[in-house]
Amino acid sequence: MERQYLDLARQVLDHGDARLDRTGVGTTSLFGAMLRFDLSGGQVPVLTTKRVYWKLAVKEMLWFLTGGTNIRPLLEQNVRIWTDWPLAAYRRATGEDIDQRTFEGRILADEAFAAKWGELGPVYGKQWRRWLGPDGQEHDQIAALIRTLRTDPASRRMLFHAWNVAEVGGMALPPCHMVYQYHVTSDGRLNGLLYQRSCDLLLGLPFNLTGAAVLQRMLAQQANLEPGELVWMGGDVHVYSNHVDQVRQQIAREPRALPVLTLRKAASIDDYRIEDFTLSGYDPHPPITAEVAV
Ligand code: THF
Repeated sequence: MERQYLDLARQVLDHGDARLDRTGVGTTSLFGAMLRFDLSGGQVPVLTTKRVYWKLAVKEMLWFLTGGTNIRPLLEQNVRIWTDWPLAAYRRATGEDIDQRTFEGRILADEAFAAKWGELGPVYGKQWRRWLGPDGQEHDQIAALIRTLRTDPASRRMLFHAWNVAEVGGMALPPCHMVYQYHVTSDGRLNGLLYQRSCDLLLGLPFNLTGAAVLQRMLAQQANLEPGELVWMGGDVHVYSNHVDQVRQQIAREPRALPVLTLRKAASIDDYRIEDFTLSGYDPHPPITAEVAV
């Protein structure tokens, strides 16, 4: 199953369109792609052709589910993948040439500083759990989804969305993994589909696949369903120009068997903790390091 990822990477490198992107780094980009992963045996698409820090991706997913939009709880768990955006905003606003570690230290030590400078705006967590309606009422899309999975599994309306048009302008970064839709087969399997409008193939996608798979497993568990298939669809799928060597290195590697995820059942979708997740049989190739474009 991992071959699909490697084939997509090769496609992007061989046939992608070279362009200058928002970050100024430059990418080669392909439009429209699909990957499918069978989760039914317990295996999850945590890639083996480089080490994926899967616990970071799980912690990130649990943070989305809390409805949070501030990086402080992430830093408390040693997750630093969201620091770059508040850090860039802080540097722009103050002109201070602060390094990442010092900035993270201040977020952790000073609650008022964290409230002001650690905030990402109305990103994923806000939209998933507290989408604001025109009447001032908040909508918990995750709770509604689980209710429908339990009571009306043939529904074609089981989805949640993060692209809140009215609030996109206030986000540090508009959502990349944007719509999640679910489907229950007549024999009780939960299929999931993630539409991602913009995809950083080397750094983002391994995290996004891990997050989506883990979320699907939690949802299946909460709705007493078996895991089915995870379908991923990408819009602008790109390799940053400073990632090309790393991607070439990765696609030259031989994929190994995907690991199996076990999760302890929590009382509700809000009660999962990182300790509830165990990965067995994960035997990846060595890590591949790269700079993230901000
Ligand atoms: N912006 C860009 N340019 N790429 C992205 O992947 C991305 N995201 C989130 C928001 N904006 C993005 C942030 N997610 C890493 C992983 C996920 C990220 C950001 C960075 C990363 O650097 N991963 C390293 C390890 C990091 C570590 O050890 O702390 C890796 O090797 O995987 C995609 O949703």
